[in-house]
Amino acid sequence: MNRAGIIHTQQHHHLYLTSSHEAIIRIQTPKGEGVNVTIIHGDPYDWKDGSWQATQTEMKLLKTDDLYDYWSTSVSMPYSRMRYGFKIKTETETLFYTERGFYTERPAEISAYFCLPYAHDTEVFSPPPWVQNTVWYQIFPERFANGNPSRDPDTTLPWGSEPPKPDTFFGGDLDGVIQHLDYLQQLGITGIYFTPIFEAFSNHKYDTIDYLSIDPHFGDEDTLRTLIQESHKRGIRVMLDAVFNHSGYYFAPFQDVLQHGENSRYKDWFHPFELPLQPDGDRPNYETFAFVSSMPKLNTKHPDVRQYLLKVATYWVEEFDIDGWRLDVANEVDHDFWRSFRNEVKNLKKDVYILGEIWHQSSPWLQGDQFDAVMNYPLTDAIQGYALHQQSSHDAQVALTKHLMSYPASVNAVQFNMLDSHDTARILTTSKENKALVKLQYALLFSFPGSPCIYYGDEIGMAGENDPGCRACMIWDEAKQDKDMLAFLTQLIALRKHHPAFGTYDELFFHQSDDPAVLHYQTSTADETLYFVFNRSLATKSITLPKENQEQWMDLFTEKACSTTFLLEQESFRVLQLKRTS
Ligand code: ARE
Repeated sequence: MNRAGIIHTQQHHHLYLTSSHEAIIRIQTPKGEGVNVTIIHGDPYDWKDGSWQATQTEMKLLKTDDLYDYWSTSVSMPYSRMRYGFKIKTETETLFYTERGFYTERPAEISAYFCLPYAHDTEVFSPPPWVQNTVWYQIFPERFANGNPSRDPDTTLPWGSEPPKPDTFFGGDLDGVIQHLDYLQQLGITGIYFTPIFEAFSNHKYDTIDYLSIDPHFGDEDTLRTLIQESHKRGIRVMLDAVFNHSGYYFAPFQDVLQHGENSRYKDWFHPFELPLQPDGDRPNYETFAFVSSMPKLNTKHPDVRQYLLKVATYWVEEFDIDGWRLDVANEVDHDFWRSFRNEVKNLKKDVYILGEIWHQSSPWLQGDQFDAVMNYPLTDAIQGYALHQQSSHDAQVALTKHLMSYPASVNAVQFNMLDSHDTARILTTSKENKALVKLQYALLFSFPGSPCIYYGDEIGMAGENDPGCRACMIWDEAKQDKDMLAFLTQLIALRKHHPAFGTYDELFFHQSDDPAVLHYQTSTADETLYFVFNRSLATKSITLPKENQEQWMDLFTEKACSTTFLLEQESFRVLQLKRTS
């Protein structure tokens, strides 16, 4: 066996706690080489007649990618302590793999084995339990609905009268959202993610002027209080957007530094290279977000800045009972600040969802001491790679497996999953107006663990290029709405809610596909197995379902029985259910 391909670290994707008495252990072995893997484990102090009272547990082959088999098992620890090692058997050899490396005989000395010294319940990754059953809807407030024209900025344009630009306003506000909460409830939404709503200069509000007041063009504190109360009445949670990496140009402390330079009491709230500040020219002489001079980077290591931002973080939770914070440019703020942020917010309201905006693999922020989840753009890329960019189903399975296996199941279960956002082109545009492929991608998105999000307007077939094109006014004229897409997504949301096997993780098993255009996998719970099969090609495919038993498969969308062999039309999918007869 190629020993270089045997990998077990003690990082969270290979070792994580589900309680102080149970751990999930994973190990990777070279693809197709490990006949079986057993874990040898026991309490390090449990000895009898001079021998360690360890037991052996067979590990389960969870997934396979292009290079590795992934094995997993749960291990109970009666006294929250464990030493463990692996026995890996192939047809030709047996290897023991421990912290000290490889042995051909089982090592006698316990010090050779991996050590989990003590499992504290405070180290169990415990995201808010409600998140994994949430279906999100992202709202860009300036463009969702104009509910109170008296709040319109002076330059407000008639609703939807022209394509969006970086500096135009159409009068969207929080009253407009309140007036459409029934619409969202009928869609089946149970969570709203708002891009920033605090007072700011631009139409996107990522250039904050005052973190402690609602932008007057969106409403006031009473409006927000009503919005949250009315949302909660409808079983809809509310998540706001915290922009703590940087402020806006007109943020009072930044204005003070602009005016008083070296004599400003706020000069260390930011990162000046020199003073006085020079916001003009192609590169400002202070740190910013992405060289944008109107977005000066905040010094979150400064005690006054920390105190101010933590007050902001707790104010909106304590006074308005919000349910989540989405953290802008989260990967450029120091980890220490986020640890304090989590402690303050969770001490106030334990089940607040803390979601970081990070576009890449994010394990350093998902150890349980900072974020509960991140915006899962790598999943978006894997889905679009298969559905839109002719990536083979094998390569898609590899990408999905690598990504999902880079996190514990408990992290995957609460990731924020989406096909698009206010920072990307809309999925209909990315899919070149191919509605069938949009539906196929939403079915993929909803089948995976994590909580899926619909970007406002996608449900009624809105198109739009990347920022600012993706931020057009919501279309409320029903004659211009794509009712077929609305019905499809409403049904998909309902199916996701009523079938626990949607979005399960460890039971998600990919079937090997010999057709690059056909991706199929299944998930199961005690009550049902769901089989997902996708055909992104222009050809009809003949599909044969696993014959694990003769029970009847049922098509979840048509609610009709499905034979074990059927034709799957071009650019379509099926979700089939096998009910466990008790
Ligand atoms: C404006 C213009 C853009 C222009 C940009 C840069 O509209 O066309 O490209 O300026 O000059 C907000 C506004 C944007 C505005 C921006 C700057 O919403 O309209 O853009 O401010 O003034 C990276 C960051 C990620 C960030 C994106 C935009 O990692 O955190 O860039 N997203 C957040 C918010 C944005 C917001 C800001 C940050 C600033 O969600 O809405 O922009 O507060 C790859 C990389 C990612 C990269 C991503 C997108 O995938 O991996 O790291 O995200 O591309 O570029």
